[in-house]
Amino acid sequence: MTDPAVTDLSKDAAARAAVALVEPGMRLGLGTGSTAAIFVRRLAQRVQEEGFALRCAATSKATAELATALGLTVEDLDAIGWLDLTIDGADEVDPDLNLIKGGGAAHLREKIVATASDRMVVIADQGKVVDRLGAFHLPVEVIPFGWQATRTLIQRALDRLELTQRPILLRKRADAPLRTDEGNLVLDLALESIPDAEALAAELSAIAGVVEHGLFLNICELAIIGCPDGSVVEL
Ligand code: ABF
Repeated sequence: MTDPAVTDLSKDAAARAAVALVEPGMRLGLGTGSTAAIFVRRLAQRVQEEGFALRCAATSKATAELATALGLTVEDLDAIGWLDLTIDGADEVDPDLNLIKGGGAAHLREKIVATASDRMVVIADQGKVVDRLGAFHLPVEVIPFGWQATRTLIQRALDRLELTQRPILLRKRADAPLRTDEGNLVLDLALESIPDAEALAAELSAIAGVVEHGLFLNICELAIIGCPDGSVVEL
């Protein structure tokens, strides 16, 4: 298991490299999670030192609160309209820059913000880089109404893709079903490996009760992978 202190150094290296991509006056999307939080802190530091303006949209209530507390200007996405750049973390990154996101249950807003941006850049430590997506449980945000029927439909979709007998777990927090910022539930799909991410994404998106899944395909254009020695590798 990776030493958490080493992971933090890696996350910080990636976050610092991403801060260097930010230009004064940019309209910026702020991600969610521990790596994105380090980015927000580093960004706030730079903005304070250099005194330039930015317009930021946040992908979660938690990120909005953090950024505001650090003095960044956070607005509704619709007040900004469109973003130049979004920086966010990920749970898995494959060699084609396809991602699994949603470990923090924020992937719906994360996908809305990322796809409303000219560029989406992921920051992560080396532990997130995989040959094939799927070891991390795939989060699927679903509407509470009829969620068990939605789970059955997801199971049937998995069967069609020959991903049979994969557990579908209702995410809980403190013994109660977790609610997302939008008040929805999250089902985590324990797939082990995803042979055809495009096909799975299409199946999931076709189910009425599914709000959004955590597969981010062809959205990310650059991944900055931090290393414990402070260097970064770009994918
Ligand atoms: C968000 O935070 C998520 O989509 C992803 O699940 C998670 C990554 O968190 P961390 O940076 O803490 O590993 O970006």
